[in-house]
Amino acid sequence: MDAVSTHQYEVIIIGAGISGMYQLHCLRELGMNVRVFETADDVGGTWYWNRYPGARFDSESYSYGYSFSEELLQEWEWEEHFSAQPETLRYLNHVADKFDLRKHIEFQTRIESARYDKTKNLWHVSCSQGRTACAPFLITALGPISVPTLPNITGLDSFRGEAYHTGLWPHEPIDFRDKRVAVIGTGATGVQVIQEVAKSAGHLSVFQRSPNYCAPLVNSPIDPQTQQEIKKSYTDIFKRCAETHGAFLHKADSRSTFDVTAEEREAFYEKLYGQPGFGIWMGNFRDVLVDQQANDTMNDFMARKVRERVDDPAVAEMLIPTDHGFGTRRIPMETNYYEVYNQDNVRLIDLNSEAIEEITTKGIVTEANEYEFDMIIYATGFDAVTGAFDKIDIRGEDGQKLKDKWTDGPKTYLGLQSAGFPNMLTLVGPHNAATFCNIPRCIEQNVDWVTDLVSYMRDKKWVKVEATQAAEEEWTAHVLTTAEKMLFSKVDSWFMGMNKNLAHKQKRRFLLYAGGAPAYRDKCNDIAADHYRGFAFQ
Ligand code: NA7
Repeated sequence: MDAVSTHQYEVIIIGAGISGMYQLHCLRELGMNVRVFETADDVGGTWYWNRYPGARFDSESYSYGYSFSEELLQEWEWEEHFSAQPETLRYLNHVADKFDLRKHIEFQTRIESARYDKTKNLWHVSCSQGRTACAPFLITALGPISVPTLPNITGLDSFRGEAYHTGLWPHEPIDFRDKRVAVIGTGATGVQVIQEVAKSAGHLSVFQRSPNYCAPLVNSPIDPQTQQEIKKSYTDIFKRCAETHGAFLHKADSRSTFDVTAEEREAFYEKLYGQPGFGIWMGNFRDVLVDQQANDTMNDFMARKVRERVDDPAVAEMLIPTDHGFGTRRIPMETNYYEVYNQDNVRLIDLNSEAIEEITTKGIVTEANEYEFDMIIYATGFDAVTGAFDKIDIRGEDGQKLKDKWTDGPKTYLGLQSAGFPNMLTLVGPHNAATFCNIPRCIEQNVDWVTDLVSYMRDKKWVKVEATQAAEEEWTAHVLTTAEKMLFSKVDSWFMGMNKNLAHKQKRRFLLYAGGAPAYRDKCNDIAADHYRGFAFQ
C-alpha cells in the first residue's frame, strides 16, 4: 500500500443505504472520523437501484422510516400506507441532507478488496479507480439483496431490443406503450413490475418458472387526519414493532390453526386476505409456517382465491404453486396481479411445459415456440445475503478469504462478526435477524449495538475485537437448528441461499435468522451486558 495516498480514518463503512447512513450518523455523533464508500452516485441503496415501475414497500410506511429522530418523524409525511420507490428515495435524500451525511461519503467508488493487516491492526481497502484507504474498523453495510443475477440462458447478450434487470433499472423513464414486452421472473419483484407494465404495454408475456402465493397489499393514500394520528402514535408503532417476530406491525395469532372450526378458520383467512400488508403472513395462526397440515389449509384457501380471480381455469392452475407451501417463500404483495391475466394484452408462459432454450437477437426461444419482443425485463432476483460479500476480496487475520470460509454456508457470531476477521462488523450480515425483518427496525438495532461496542472499546482503550471460534460455532448451530423447525427450510428460495443461475449456489444453506427480532435483540443485549461475552478484546 502507498503510505502517501492511503488516507487513514477511524472507521470505514461500505455502503450508503439505510444501514450505512444510520451507522455514519451514529459514529459521527461519537466524534469519530468516518468514511463511507458507495458504488452509486447517491444515497439510498436498494431504493437507489430498484427504480422499476411498481417498486414499493410491503411494510407500512410509518413502520419503515428511521425512528431515531423525533423531529424527522414529525416533519416527514408519507403519502401512502405503502410508499412507492420514488417517495422512499426522496425520504432517504431528505435524511442525508438533514443530517449532513454526504460530505463523509465517497460516491461512485466500489470497494474491490479489504485486507486486515494484523501488525498494524488496520483494514486496508482498495477501491475502483485505484483509491486506497485504511481504518482500524471496517463496517459492512452492503445490503442483503444488492447483487442482481441474470438468468443463465444462452444468448443473453445477443438480444437487440431493450433489456433491463429490475435491480439495475435506468434513471430515465421507460415507455412500454405499443411495445412487445417480456418479463422473466415472478418473485416479489416480478409481481410488482408485471402488474404495472401490463397497464400500458402493447403486449406483455410473462415467463414463469415457479408461481408464488401472492397476497393483496391493500394500499391507499394517507389522509390528513390519519397523518396526524400516525404522528401522535410513533411511540406505540415502534413499541409494537419491537414486540413482533419480524418487527412488522403484524403479530402472529396466538391460536393454532386447528383450535378453531373450519368456518372460523375460513372467516379468519378472509379477514387477513382483506387487510393491508403482511398480516396474512406474519399475523396468521402461530403454527401455519411450521406445521404442514396447518399450512395446507392456507394453501387451499389461497388456491381458491386464484381460481376466483383468474377467468381462464388453465391459467389459474398455472398460477397456483405446487412445489411449496404458503409463506415458505417470500410472499409477493400484489394489487390486481391476478386480474392482469384476464387482460387481452397479457399471456402467461409456463416454463415447466416449455423451457427457455435461448435468447436470440429478436426474442426468446422456448422448447415449443419462438417469441419476438421489443423489450425483455429480467426480474430474476439476486445473489442474496452473501453475494455482496463474495464480490469483495475480503481477507482476514491470516490472509483467509471470507468467501472461502463461507463456501459451505456462513459462519458468524450474531451475524455481526466472523472469527478471524477482527474489527470487521457486518450490519444485516448472514445469520443476523435483520435479514428476516422489517429491515430498518432491525438495522437500527444492529447499528445501535455496533455503536455501543465501538464506544465501549474506546472507553476501555481496547483496539481489537474478534468473535471467538466457540461463540461462532454455537451461534451458527443455533441459527441452523432454529431454521430446521420452519417449513421454509425444505424449500428452494433465496432464504435458503439457492440461486439456480449460479453454479456454486445449488445447495441449500440457510442465510437468515428465524428466531425472531425480539429474541435476537435480547440475546445481543444480554451479551453486551455480560462484557460482550463471546468476543475477545485486545
Ligand atoms: P426472487 O424472489 O429470487 O425471484 C426471482 C424470480 O426469477 C423467480 O420467480 C425465479 O424463478 C425467476 N428466475 C430466476 N432465474 C430464472 C431463469 N433462469 N429462468 C426463469 N425464471 C427465472 O427475486 P425478487 O427480485 O423477486 O425478490 C427478491 C427480494 O427482494 C424479495 O424477496 C424482497 O424481499 C425484495 P424460481 O422461483 O427460481 O423458479
